[in-house]
Amino acid sequence: MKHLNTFNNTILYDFMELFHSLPYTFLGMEKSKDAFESAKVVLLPVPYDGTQYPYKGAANGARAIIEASRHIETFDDELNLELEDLGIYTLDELEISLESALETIKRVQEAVEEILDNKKMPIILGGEHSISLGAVRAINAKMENVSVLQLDAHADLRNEFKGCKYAHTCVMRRINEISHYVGVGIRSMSKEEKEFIEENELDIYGTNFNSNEILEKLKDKVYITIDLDVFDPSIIPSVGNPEPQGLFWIEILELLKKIAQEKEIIGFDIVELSPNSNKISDIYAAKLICKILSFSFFSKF
Ligand SMILES: [Mn+2]
Repeated sequence: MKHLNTFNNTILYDFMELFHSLPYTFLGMEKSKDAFESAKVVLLPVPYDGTQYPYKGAANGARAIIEASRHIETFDDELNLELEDLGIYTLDELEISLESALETIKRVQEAVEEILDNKKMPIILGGEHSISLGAVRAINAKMENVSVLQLDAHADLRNEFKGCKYAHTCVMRRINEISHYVGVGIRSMSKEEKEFIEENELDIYGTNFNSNEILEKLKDKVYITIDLDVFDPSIIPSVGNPEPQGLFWIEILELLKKIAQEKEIIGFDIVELSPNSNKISDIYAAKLICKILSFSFFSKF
């Protein structure tokens, strides 16, 4: 019986070698120790939506982005850049805590610190927005002279939500306590959040902004947290809290390109994708990652 199993496994292995599909990684890139060592970028999927309300679903976001990415071009024809040469390593999904948002955030922090210690750019795939705090804490622990750029429809500046200080609607309030940040695309907030912005003179912009003004506000190193609801919901409808009158693809890409040219993008996260049968949102998210990487590494090849 033992012999038979080995025999069958050998056949199965040969079969996979012959007809194997792409690995379940971002852009279908190789997953091996060598691939990790040569990669310049490491992706951390975080399937967490514990505080999402009223519609959950962001826990499936990272998986949908990875799946969509396996079917898009790895070549950037605009910049003449092959992303395969960059080396993008996809980690296994982070084990989240079902009981505590803070515990999940701490695990994100630990994982991102590890990525930074290995001198690789971290990309965190959400999951809901609360996980970005873990990444910013890690960056704070390891780097200086960093601004956070928040691309988001919502201010996310509540001090607490349903008794939780680490809910996704509080994430920028917590980030503001530890880091300088600039918010762009913000078009929805409570009265209290608006007062908080005014009292603290925060750099918050709506959908009409001058990108040079934003560049002036940002420090030399920039970590970007992208809540996909910053986009107009007509192009990315699969988000937990869609908000009308958002930004369009080209507006966001032009801003990101300028930031990559004039600053150093040290990492980013893509959060709040709640996938459904509309696959276009997933493809937009995957393509957005490719474009930011092309912009960030274009001059460094
Ligand atoms: Mn948000």
